[in-house]
Amino acid sequence: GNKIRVGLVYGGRSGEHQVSLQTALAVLKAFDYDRYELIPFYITPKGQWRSGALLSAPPAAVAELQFSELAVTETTSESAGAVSGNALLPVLQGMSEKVLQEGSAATDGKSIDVMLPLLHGTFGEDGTIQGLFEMAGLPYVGAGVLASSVGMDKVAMKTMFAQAGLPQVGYRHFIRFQWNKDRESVLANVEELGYPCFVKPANLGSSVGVSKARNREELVAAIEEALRYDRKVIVEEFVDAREIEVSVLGNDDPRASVPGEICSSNEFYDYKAKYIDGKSVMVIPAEVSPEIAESVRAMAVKAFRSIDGSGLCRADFFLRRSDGALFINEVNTLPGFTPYSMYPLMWKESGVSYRELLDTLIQLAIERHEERQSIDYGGGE
Ligand code: G1L
Repeated sequence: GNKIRVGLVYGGRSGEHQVSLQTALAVLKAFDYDRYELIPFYITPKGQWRSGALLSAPPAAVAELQFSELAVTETTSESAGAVSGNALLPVLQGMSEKVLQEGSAATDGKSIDVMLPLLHGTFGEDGTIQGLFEMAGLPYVGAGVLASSVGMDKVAMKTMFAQAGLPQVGYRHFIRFQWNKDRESVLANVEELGYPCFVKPANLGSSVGVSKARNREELVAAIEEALRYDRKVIVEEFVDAREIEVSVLGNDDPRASVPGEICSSNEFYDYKAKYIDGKSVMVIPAEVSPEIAESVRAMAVKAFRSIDGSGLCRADFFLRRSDGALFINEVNTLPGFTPYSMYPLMWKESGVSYRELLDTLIQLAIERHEERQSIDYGGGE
């Protein structure tokens, strides 16, 4: 038929493996199978690629998404159909050129229309899987290479925000080399922020290595800890603030959702809190004035544009308690994405269902690809 064929990539070598599997199941359950067909690509924790058979109905459980060696489709001549990283590019090229091998699930002569990646980059350096799709000429959902990379590096991101004139809390950054060479001047520079402060690896690949420092002794320990996870460290000023988030959806003319608020459940709990996520409570819409809501939504769109976003991002802000000043904290091009995650819930409250969200993201991926295909890269004769 003329269904849209979506390649879903999930699992992977990161700490988000389980999250990715759960998200993949939720996404596969939400699709309208009258209009879409899905090809699952599971990346094992060891980095093996396994493609499953074409899905025309949703699977029942995550176990069905972790294809065993035997159930795996033969996509290359390698044993048990496992595709190692270096064999990947020809496989992806095959998808885009409708020349998949005999015996593969996707060999009815139809290519994949769009890839939907539900994972972090292989080893945290993001933009990598997006680069792979670019080289294979495949449309893909979400941020491109640049926005994905910028979205994974807090220093690069803050540089973009600053250039766009977005207000931010004070911060300092340095690399391991500087720390090893001249620790005293690094500390002096960082201490201009005052205490307490937050020390983080610049790479947003995971939440590990983040700590709060209340004095020099703790600062040194926090820096040493952060340097275990990245060669680049960022230190941020502490502000007593509420955490406000906005979902952004679109390409060149993106829309912003109603804002939501994340409250830590130990300091907040009442009947207005509809959604609870581990140690925090999500309040959607956030209880802020219409002026603040408008301002934060405009800033979210500006932040999306500043990183050259596409598809989606979740923009996170601080709303200072003392004077109501807003600061952008970060944007996340790979937000939590189950139906109970902040990003889809803020859209739900804005009138966009989880299924509509998927439809829109697929459409945006195809539109972006089409526009980019019409660009002259100078490859012709
Ligand atoms: F495809 C989207 F929509 F762009 C997308 C891709 C990835 C949305 C959300 C995510 N999120 C993640 O991959 C995750 C890091 C939360 C693991 Cl599921």
